[in-house]
Amino acid sequence: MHIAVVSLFPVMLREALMHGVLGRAIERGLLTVDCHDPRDHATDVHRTVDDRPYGGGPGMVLKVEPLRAALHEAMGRLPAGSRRVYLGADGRRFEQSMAREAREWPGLILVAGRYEGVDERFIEAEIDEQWSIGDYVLSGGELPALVVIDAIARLLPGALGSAESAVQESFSDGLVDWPHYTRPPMLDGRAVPGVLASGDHAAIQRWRLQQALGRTWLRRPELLERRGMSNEERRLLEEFKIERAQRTGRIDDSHR
Ligand code: 9D3
Repeated sequence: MHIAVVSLFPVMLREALMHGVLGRAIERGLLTVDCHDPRDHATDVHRTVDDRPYGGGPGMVLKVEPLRAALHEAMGRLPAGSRRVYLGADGRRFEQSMAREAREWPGLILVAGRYEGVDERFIEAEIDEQWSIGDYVLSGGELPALVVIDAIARLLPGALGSAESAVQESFSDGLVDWPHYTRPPMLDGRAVPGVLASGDHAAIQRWRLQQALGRTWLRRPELLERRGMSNEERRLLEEFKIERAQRTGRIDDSHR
């Protein structure tokens, strides 16, 4: 897959792309990421990329011409049919299903916003979709661009080691993780749950699924609504609730 990013801070992106799963995906040629800096396309001596907002108010707005020139340079190097996504605080909330869809696109151009935003006419004329990564205020679209690229890169065939990818499509899809433990078996008086050292793999799978269901019920009930449960999963969750009630005296999901 081919990704291009239009950003005023290409160094920030290039540095972050060199590590871990992302760095490996690029090294292996599964993914290319190119950065295009609007400042390289500014035409005046000061290399101006922003200007004051019409109508007044604080902050600056990114000008259309340098942004558009950088975008068109990016488009010239990406396959036809690539989609152009603007990263802005008021975009559609990015989620896993969007990463799965984007993985199928021939190319993706991410435009990172900065300052108060970009001239609306750029969005209207040049952008297919607008994405945000969540409801908090960041300083620009660079970190969101890295988030989106990372989420997509791990879905590319061959990006993960075999151990990692085996976990991907497992029964725990749509649930939060179960708890993990490693040595030592006893730490400050706290033991690892006995079932994990039992060698009974069916019991371990059952316990992990139950923990994942229970934690999802406690922490992210909306995920459980969306996913639904089999009869066996309902039974496991009921048992989790009963055991938790006996342990804590809490019969519902209050107080986590
Ligand atoms: C405090 C400024 N806000 C006034 C209502 C608007 C605003 C402008 C620019 C808020 C954030 C930004 C910069 N953020 C992004 O470019 C951004 C972002 C984000 O802030 N949160 C989540 N996802 C994203 S994607 C791009």
